[in-house]
Amino acid sequence: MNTEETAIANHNVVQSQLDYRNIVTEKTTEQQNTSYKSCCQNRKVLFVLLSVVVISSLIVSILIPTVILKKKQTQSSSITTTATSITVSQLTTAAEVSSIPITNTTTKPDKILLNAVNGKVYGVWNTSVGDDSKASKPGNHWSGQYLPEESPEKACDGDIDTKYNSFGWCNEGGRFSNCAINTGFYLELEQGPTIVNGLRLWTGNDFAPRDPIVVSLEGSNQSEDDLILGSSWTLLYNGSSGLDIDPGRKQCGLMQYLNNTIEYKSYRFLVLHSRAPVDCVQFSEIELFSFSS
Ligand SMILES: [Ca+2]
Repeated sequence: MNTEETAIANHNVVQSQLDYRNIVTEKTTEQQNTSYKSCCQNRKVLFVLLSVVVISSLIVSILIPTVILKKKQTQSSSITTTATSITVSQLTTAAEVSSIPITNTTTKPDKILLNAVNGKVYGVWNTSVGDDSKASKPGNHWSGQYLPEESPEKACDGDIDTKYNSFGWCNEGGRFSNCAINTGFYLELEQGPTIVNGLRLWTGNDFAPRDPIVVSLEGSNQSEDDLILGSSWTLLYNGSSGLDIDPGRKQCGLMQYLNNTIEYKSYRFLVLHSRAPVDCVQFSEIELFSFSS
């Protein structure tokens, strides 16, 4: 081989080496591109999966509390509806007396504690609205008396198993329409001046004819001996006791609303008519309320 041929051969060898390198380089580039594309695709898939997970978590975190809240609101609404639908005839215990639902939905009821100053509730008989109070006394079924175990305090003790029973003009066994008329009691509230604009009565344990049917309520800001004077009292209510329709024994009548906006610290309650001619008048509880809008 001459020099020229040798040079050509060397050139071909070099060219072959260059071609081989180019081929290797191209394949490497293709592999890199393929790897890069695969990597990008994997990242896209991962991004989509993460997005799905995040969105799902958000939906769950929003929907579940909302569903739970709506469920609780529904349950609460159901409980409220149940509480307000309790009828008076279902209430029979003293504990339930203090939790009687009020049907008036436009105002907030506030049941007044009838705790009296010095614990004194004064029984009266032969006492008309506006007149001086005539004191009744504990005794044994005679006029102007009440049984010691059925004293005026029993009408204010929050217990429907106890009652106040007064005879007024009559002895036990009498059957006159005026027996026990104009009997009642008065007291000074321990809590001080209070607006009373609602009252409700509970029947005694027996003898429906003894139920009060027409009653009165007077207010005063006097105390002790001054409360004997009729001039110390202001008439606040004179009308139905709410027991016109007999609700049964140891049951409450309808709420009676008073048009009164003045605070009084003392109150006098009188029975003006009973359900029928009978020897005495009785009731287990009187409740006074203060409604505020
Ligand atoms: Ca009682």
